Amino acid sequence: MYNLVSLGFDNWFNDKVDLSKTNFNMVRVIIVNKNSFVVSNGVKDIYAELTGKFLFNSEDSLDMPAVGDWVYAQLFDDDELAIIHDILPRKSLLKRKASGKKVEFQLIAANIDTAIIMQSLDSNFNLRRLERYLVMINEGKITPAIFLSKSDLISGDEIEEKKNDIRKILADVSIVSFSNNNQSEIENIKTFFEPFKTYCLLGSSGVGKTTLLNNLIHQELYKTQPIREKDGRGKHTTTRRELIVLENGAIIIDNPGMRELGVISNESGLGDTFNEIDELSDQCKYKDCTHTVETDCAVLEAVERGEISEERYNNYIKIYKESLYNEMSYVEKRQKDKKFGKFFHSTMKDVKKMKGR
Ligand SMILES: Nc1nc2c(ncn2[C@@H]2O[C@H](COP(=O)(O)OP(=O)(O)OP(=O)(O)O)[C@@H](O)[C@H]2O)c(=O)[nH]1
Ligand SMILES: [Mg+2]
Ligand SMILES: [Zn+2]
Repeated sequence: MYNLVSLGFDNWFNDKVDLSKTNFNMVRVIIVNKNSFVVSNGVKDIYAELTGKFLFNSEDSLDMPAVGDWVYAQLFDDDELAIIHDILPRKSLLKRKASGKKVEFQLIAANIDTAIIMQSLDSNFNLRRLERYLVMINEGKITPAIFLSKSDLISGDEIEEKKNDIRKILADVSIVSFSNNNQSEIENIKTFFEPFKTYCLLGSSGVGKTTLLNNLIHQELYKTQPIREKDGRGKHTTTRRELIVLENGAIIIDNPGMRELGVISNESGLGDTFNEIDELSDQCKYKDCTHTVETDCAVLEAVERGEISEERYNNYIKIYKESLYNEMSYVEKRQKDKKFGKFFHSTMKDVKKMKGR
């Protein structure tokens, strides 16, 4: 049990355990591959696959295990192989629209306490992109934090200016600026992370997420144990590990940078991110006001008075429209898929392909 606690298992999850499944082992997903997984029981990393029944009952990408999920598994071969039977209910979920034309969710990570948006202080710094990440994080009911990297590239005054710009759109958030080249700043960042909490690093490619993780852990901890892959080539070691545990017990999930961040916000993600717009909309003349062409629109009036910046308003409208479109397409697709059981069949095809390799 202690081993699971060291991976973030707490009372919230303990209360969710299905007592009819106590013959299974509880393990946490640390890597998701296309058709296989790596899980950890807090002692070792274990290659894992899903049961056929699991696949059969999955209707949607949302039903599949994500990095950070707790799952019920059966262990075989001296804990070298795990078969995943079910997912424990999630405390939180970070998801985005899969890139390209596909209307499907892509799961980024599950059971995150704090999601860290990282932007580098050079050309990557962008408030509109920050808002986009915030919609996704708020939608997942996760606490955001902001890390500004590459502080070695700009002056202290410029850094303060950028922090103030963020505070104008988001008053209560931790903002940490640092350079990966500055050891004392790295030491300072360590105090940000709390033991047994799960964090997730988000941000464009090249902002320094993986560099920070490598700086936070000792190199020898980063090395992973041999993972058995059922591909006939025997054991080999993964070089990639998405979930790591810091010396103080904090758990961090690294993510590759995402080129596009399509959002689907049907809960409160958009309203929580643009909360002043959300509040003003109560004062619009029409209940279903879209804040674009209507008369007596409190939002448009606030933009006119300069209380809401045009850039922020435009970004709100852009994300709102995109999210609405994505959500409608998603609902439509779900109805079609349900009719034809398409998700199961396409997934099974992938699995057969893999097994036949
Ligand atoms: N000047 C400067 N360079 C940095 C800093 N942090 C990272 N870099 C450099 O930025 C480049 C990208 O760093 P990564 O850590 O791979 O970026 P990442 O966010 O993990 O990128 P993806 O994995 O592609 O999403 C590397 O060449 C780093 O050496 C920093 O604080 N200052
Ligand atoms: Mg990286
Ligand atoms: Zn309005």
